[in-house]
Amino acid sequence: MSEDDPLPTRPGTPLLSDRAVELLDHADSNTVAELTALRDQINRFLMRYKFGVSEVETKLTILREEFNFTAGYNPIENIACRVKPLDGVLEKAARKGIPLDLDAIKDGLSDIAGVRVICSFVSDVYRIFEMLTSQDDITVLEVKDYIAHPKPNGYRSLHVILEVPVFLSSGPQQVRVEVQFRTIAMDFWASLEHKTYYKYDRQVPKHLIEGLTEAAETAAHLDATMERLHHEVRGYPEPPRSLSI
Ligand code: 0O2
Repeated sequence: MSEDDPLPTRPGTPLLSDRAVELLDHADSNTVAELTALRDQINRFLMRYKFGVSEVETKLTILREEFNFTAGYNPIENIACRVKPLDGVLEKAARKGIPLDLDAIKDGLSDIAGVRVICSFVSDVYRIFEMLTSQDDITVLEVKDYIAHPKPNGYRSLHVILEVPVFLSSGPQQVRVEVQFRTIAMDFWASLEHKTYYKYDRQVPKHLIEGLTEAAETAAHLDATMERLHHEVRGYPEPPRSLSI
């Protein structure tokens, strides 16, 4: 595929039906120019989220390195970043009844940019959350504490939807990013639960649901035990176990 191809994503793109492909094959130059402009607009739209994710990732990396230097251990095991692909954005917008308009999608979807932070211990989850969200240029829009209040199925994580400024050639823009904080045990559980959910096409047998809920309790117990041992070994005072905001 060359850089000059006016519609480089056309062949094989699942978003386009055979009929749309046929129409494009016979499209006049104005139509092709309009579609090219639309493609550029979409790419620019998604690019802002990529920059937003990079800003948050940089902030977390700085916190991780500094914490490692001062406290002598690493509170963040892993940072995973993603920008929802266009088909996922369109599918979620349609599911939520959001008009297929970029401004409406920007206002209506909060998880186009996502960052997942896997911490060693529950106290690190809250500590890193506070260190990130207390930064002057971060605006917190919403917090969901599924650690203090797990979902009925046992899901645990701390979610925050925040805005971070990105500095473009045209000036600063606020970009919304969803950050999920969880421990290794919570992540292990969520990953298996997610796979199970999709394997059974959301119709998970009752005994598996019960097994997963029980496993979530076991994981929470493991988190508490590991944290207690860690603090005993290091001689730390009682750690934060909930939000202080
Ligand atoms: P993906 O592919 O991870 O992005 P929303 O649908 O986001 O508008 P909701 O459900 O109120 O609204 O948001 P919430 O509760 O903050 O959950 C959003 C994300 O958290 C999900 O994103 C999952 O990543 C994760 N999550 C929430 N509940 C569960 C759960 O029970 N099990 C697992 N494994 N993950 C969960 P998406 O969009 O579902 O998917």
